[in-house]
Amino acid sequence: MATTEPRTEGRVGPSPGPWGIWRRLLVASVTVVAAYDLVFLALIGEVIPPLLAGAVLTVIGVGLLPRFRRGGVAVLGLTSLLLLVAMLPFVAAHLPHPSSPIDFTHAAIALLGRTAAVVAAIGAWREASPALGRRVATLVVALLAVSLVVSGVAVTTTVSASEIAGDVVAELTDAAFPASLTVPPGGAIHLENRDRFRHTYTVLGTSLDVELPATTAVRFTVDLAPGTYEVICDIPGHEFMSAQLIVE
Ligand SMILES: [Cu+2]
Repeated sequence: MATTEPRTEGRVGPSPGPWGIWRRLLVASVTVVAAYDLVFLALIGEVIPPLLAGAVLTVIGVGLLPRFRRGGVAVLGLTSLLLLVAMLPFVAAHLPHPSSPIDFTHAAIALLGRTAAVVAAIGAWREASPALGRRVATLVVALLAVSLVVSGVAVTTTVSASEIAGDVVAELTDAAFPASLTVPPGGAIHLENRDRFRHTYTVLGTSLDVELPATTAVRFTVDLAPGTYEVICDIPGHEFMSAQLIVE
């Protein structure tokens, strides 16, 4: 890139100039997020088209930057803004649950990385102060480190429940509930989530809403009147998960 660096926005600061710091933050953010999106898809064994499209647009945007500075910034900034908005329901669902590390870190990295990328794109476009760029970068790295520590602590302190004689014992694998469970009123279910991502056992029309952390067994009591209930997983994208709970 032999083009001359433009103005330094009135600040006689040390190099790199405004473009350099914001460009680095932008490229680092979108690269980390896109790479982790691909790792996430491999880990959960699914294809999520918007994440794949985001990865392709990231490569295109980064490729444009050396020759078409504003074009590259626009592609990366707008891609990040759209994905940030699209990811918000998933971020809201997973961020309160650090004990499921794949879902949680994906949500945290998507939120932090895409936000950083949008801010960096604006900073690069406007050639904002390099000092501000460094502060934003430091803040993003610090928040990322905190979220990784929080998740690590939550994972190590989340222990599977033991089953007790008389429990209805069941397991959930490949995002499929046991089709039907029958439990006496006041009885308990010992349910093991064998997936590497979280689910919920949410009994519609009742207050029974059980969090099922990844690769963890949970034991809960069913204090419901006799009857047949519909069970769902209330995580966005898991609408296909349903089952029956019979209390009798
Ligand atoms: Cu689920």
